[in-house]
Formats: sequence, structure tokens, C-alpha cells
Amino acid sequence: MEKNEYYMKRALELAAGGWGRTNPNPLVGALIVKNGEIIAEGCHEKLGGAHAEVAALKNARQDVKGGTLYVNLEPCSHYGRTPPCAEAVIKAGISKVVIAMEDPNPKVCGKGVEMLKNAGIETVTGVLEGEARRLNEIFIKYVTRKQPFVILKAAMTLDGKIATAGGDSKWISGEGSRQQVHLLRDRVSAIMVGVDTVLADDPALTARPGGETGNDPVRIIVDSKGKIPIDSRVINNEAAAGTILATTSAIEAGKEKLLLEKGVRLLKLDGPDGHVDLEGLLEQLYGLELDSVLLEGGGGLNAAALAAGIVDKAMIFIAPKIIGGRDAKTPVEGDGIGLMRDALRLGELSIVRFEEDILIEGYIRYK
Ligand code: AOF
Ligand code: ZN
Repeated sequence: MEKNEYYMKRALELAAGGWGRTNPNPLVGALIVKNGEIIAEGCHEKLGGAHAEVAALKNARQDVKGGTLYVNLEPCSHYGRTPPCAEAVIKAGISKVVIAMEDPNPKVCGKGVEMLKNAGIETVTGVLEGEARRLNEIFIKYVTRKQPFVILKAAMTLDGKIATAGGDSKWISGEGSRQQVHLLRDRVSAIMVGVDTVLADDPALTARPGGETGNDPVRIIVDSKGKIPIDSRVINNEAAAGTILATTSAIEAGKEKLLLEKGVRLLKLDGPDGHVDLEGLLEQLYGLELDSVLLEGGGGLNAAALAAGIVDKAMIFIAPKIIGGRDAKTPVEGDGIGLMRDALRLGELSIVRFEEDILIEGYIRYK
């Protein structure tokens, strides 16, 4: 492996240390190399905390003057929650900066590199750029499109069912897959389901990675008519983060009052045919600084989200079980498409195994 790639790989590893704690900011790792030795490492640990470059400068075991900084995102040039990192890098006397990707944040976007160059620092950009973009896919969409990144997650049997015809779904996937889902919930800022899922399963929708209490995402229930039972766990489970009910003007005033008393936040978004306007919902979520949404069904909401074009990535767990049943639910319902040539396709596929289960991940290619 080339030297630059080798050190950048380490920067990406360090960056991943911030998973689930930096949202809606990026995952950033940095290290400083001098005379062939890593003399400092740092990462952006949590929102509002030091940026990775500054953390690395602070952790240095010796004078960084003349050293090379490796960082997976262009150093920032703006005064935000913290002062510009490019300035700190210049002041510290770093002589070379190797960067994986330009910062897509319109406030930075090349200006950081410009500041470094103007100060006579050598810069190299584009080292392991593909990996860096994948790691910060949430951040990239959030800052460029001003919408959260949406991941559709489903677990189904080999014959494509998410529950038996009688409605039993505990469990479709194995322990390993379910742990992976808790890890995902720990990393995203919001988790979203349709009200029918609440009615069917009364889930808590909390993050319990490794069986421990996690970083609970905000729970969003899409419920156009306000059917949610007032005693459901997503409303009463206080240990978890807050709950948002995405509804429409069709909700009854009495129900609205009861929900507000329970501390539920209501977003009224009238969309087509009495449904919730999902695109509008994403805009509102951006306003709440929620950078990512894990969409966990059911089939009706998944179909509507795909039709609205709001899903970025799908993660489908497939368990080697066959259950049959013409009335057994499937991950995507709605009316479906008419012809195969109109099927939604996924790209950049990856396949991972979790014990007996297979996870297929890909990005939705809207035409
Ligand atoms: C981070 N951590 O390590 C780097 C960031 O929220 P602020 O004001 O601290 O600024 C966040 C912006 O700074 C972020 O959108 C990105 O453009 C840039 N770089 N941010 O949170 C870091 N290097
Ligand atoms: Zn910075």
C-alpha cells in the first residue's frame, strides 16, 4: 500500500470512533506523521467538541513543526462552533496536508485548502476519496441537499415475507442481524415507522447495541389520521429520546391535545390523497438538525417513501427461512409497478453475512 493510503486508512479508522455522536457533523479523523512516525492522532468525538485536526494537534507527543497532517476531510476555514482548523494547522507549522475529500459544506468547499496553500503548505487531495465519501455519506447528503439521508431497513424470509400470515414476526432474522440493527439505530439521528407497525408490534424503537442502552434516535411515527394508541411504547417509554408524530390536518383535536400533553411533537404535513407529505417531512427534519433516518417499515410506508424518491439506501436482511402464506406481509407494498422494466434498481451492492443471514445493501437508482 502507498504511504498516503496507509495513513489515510488510519485517519478513516479514527474518524469512525465518532459514529453516532457527531451528527449532524461529519466523521473526521486526523493524524500527524513526522520522520516516518505517527506522533499524534485525534478524532472528532462529539458534536460541539474539538474538530479532529485540533484534537490531533493537542494530542501530539512531540513538536509537530514540519510534520504531515493526514485528515479524511478538508480542514475547515470558517468560524462555526469552533475556530477554523486551517488556521490552527498553519499556526502549528505543519508543512504538508494530505486530505481524502474536499468538504462539501458550502461554508468550506475548497476554502480550507486555499488557506493552507496561501500559507505555503503543500496539499494533496483525493487520497482514498471513495472510502471517505462512503463513510460520510450521511453528512454529504445533509449539507448538500439539506435533507437527512434515508436508509430503508427490512428483514425478510427467503420467500420475501416480513411476518407470517397471522402477523408473527419474532423473529425473522437472527441475533447477529438484530444486533447490527441496534448498532445502526445507535448511529442515526432518527428512526421512522408507519403507525400500522406501532399497532401491530408496539415496538420501543430504542437503540440497544450489545444489549446496552444506546444513543436513542428520535422516533418518528407517520400517522396521517392520528390513529396511534395513547398507551403505545413509543409515546410512554420515557427512557428513550423524544417522539415526533408526522400527521395531517385530519388528526382529531382531542387526540392532538392528548399527544401534546405526553410531550409528543406534532408535524402536520398534508400530502397527496390525505397522506403525509414525506418530502416536506424531510425538509422539516433537516430544520431540526436530524441528518439521518432509519426507515423500518412497514410495507405501506416503505412503498410510499420509495415512490416519493426519499430513500437513499436499502439494507435488506434475508433469513434462510420459508414461511409462505398469500396474506403474509412483504417489505414493500402499495400498488407496485406494472412492468419489470420499471423496477427500481439498486447500485453499488454489497453483501455481508451475519451468522445464517445475508445482508444486501445498495443505493437506490431513481431514473
Ligand atoms: C466537525 N469535525 O473534525 C471537522 C469538521 O459545527 P461546527 O461549527 O464545529 O462546524 C462543523 C463543520 O466543520 C462541518 O460541517 C465541516 O464542514 C467542518 N469540519 N467538522 O464537526 C471535524 N473537520
Ligand atoms: Zn475544523
